[in-house]
Amino acid sequence: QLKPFPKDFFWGASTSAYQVEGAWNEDGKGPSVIDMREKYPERTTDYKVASDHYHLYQEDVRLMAEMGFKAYRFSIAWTRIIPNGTGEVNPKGLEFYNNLINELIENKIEPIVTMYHFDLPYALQARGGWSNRETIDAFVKYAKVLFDNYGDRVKYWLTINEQNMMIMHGKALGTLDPNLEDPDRELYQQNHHMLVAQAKAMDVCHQMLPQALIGPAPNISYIYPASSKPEDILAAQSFNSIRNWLYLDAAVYGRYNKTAWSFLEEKGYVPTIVEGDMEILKNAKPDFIAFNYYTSKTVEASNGEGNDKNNTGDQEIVIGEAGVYKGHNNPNLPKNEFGWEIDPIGFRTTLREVYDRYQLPIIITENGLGAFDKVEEDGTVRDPYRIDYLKKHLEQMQLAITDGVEVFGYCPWSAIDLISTHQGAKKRYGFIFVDREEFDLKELRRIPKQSFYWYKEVIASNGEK
Ligand code: BGP
Repeated sequence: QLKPFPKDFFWGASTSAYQVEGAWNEDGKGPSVIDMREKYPERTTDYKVASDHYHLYQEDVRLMAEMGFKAYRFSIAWTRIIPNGTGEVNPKGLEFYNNLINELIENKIEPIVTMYHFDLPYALQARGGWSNRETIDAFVKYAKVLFDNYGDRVKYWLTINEQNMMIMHGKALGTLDPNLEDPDRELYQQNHHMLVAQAKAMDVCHQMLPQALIGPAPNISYIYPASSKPEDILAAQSFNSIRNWLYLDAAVYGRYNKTAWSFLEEKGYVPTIVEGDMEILKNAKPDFIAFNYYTSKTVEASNGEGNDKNNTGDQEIVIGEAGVYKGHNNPNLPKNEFGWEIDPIGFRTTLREVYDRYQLPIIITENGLGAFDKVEEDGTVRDPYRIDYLKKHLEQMQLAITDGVEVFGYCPWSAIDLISTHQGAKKRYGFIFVDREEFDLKELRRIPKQSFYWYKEVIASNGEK
C-alpha cells in the first residue's frame, strides 16, 4: 500500500541565477567567476542573456502559477546584492529579488532561496576566493543582508549549491586557480572554508530568523560497486564517504568522517583547520537536507597504476582517484542523450540512505533530464522522454516515502529552459521551452512543453497522476 504524498507537499521546480537571468552587467551587478571564466567552451552560449528571466520574470512566474507550483527554488546572485563580494550593497539588486519574491507570494508560490549557486563574486576570487578565509566573512555578511531584507517573507534557505561538485570539478567551475602549487589539496582547503561559512550562516539564520529553516544543498547519489569483489565494495564505500557523506556529515554532525579523513591524509589533502573551526561546525545544525539527484555512480577499485580515471559518459566528468576508486560504466542502466545514466531506483536508495543517516526532513532541489528538445511544425514541444524520466523518479520517491522517508518537496531541474552548466543552450531541462538557437537569441519566446501539462496534472492530483 503506497503512502500518499503529504498534504502540503512543495511541488515546484528549480533554477539558478546565472543560468536563467541574463542581464549579467545590468543595474550595478558585479562580475562573478562564471562571467569571467577565461575561456568559454565554444559550444557554450554564454550567460550574458541566458533566458532573460531578469526582464521576463513576471511572465515566468505566471507560467509557474499556471502549472500550479507550490514552491520555486531559485538562487540569488551574490554579485547583484554586493557587486564586489564585500562592501557596498546594491539597492537595484535588492529590488529585483524583492519584486520576484513578492510576485511569487502573490501567486501563492513559496520562495526557496539558494544563497550561492556557483557564481562567486569575481572580486573575491581575485583575492584567492575560497582559499582566502576572508571569503568566509564575506559570505556571512552577504547572508545577513539577505536575512535582513527577505527574512520577513522567505522561510526556506539553502546555503551553498553542490559544494561537493565544486570540489570534485573545481577546475571546471572557475573557483580554483590552476597556477596553484597543489591544486588538489587546495580544493579541500576551500571545502573546509565553505563548510565553516555554511555553518556560520546557518547559525546567524537561526539567531536572526527564528521561524526560518535552513539547510545544505549538495549533489548526492548513491555509489555502487562494479562487482561483488571485496576490493570494489571497498572502493564504493570510499567514494560514498568522499563524494557524499563528507559534506553532509560536516553539515549535520560537524565532523569529518573517518574514511574521508584517512583519504585526505593518504593523499596529502588535509586542510588547515584553525582553532575554533570544529566548534563552529559542531554548533550549527541544519533544519533539513536538500539534495540534487540526477544519476547514481558506479566505481571499481583502482590499483593506482595509471588506471585511476574513467569517463563514465559525460565528456566533462572524469571519475577516479589513484589507488582508491575508478569510474565504471554501469551496464544495467540506460543513458540519456548526454551520456548520463538513468537510475530511478538509485533515487529511492539514495533517499533511504540519506534519511537513515541524518534523520532530517528532505527536499529534492534538482532532478531532471537534459535533452535536445525542439519545436514541431505545429508549434508544440513534445518531450515524452522527460515525462518518462520524471514519472519514474516520482514513483521511486513515493516508494521511499512509503518506506518512511520524510520528503517535503520536489523541485526538479528546471522550471524553464536555461543555460546548462557544462553544455550550453542546446541541453534543455525545462517544463517551459525558450525559443533560441544555440548562438542566436531569437525572441526568447516561452512555449509550455508537453511535460508542462503533464506536471500540472501531477500537481493538481498531489502526485496521484
Ligand atoms: C547541477 C547544477 C545545476 C545544473 C545541473 C545540470 O550540478 O546544480 O546548476 O547545471 O547540474 O547540469 P548540466 O547543466 O551540466 O547538465
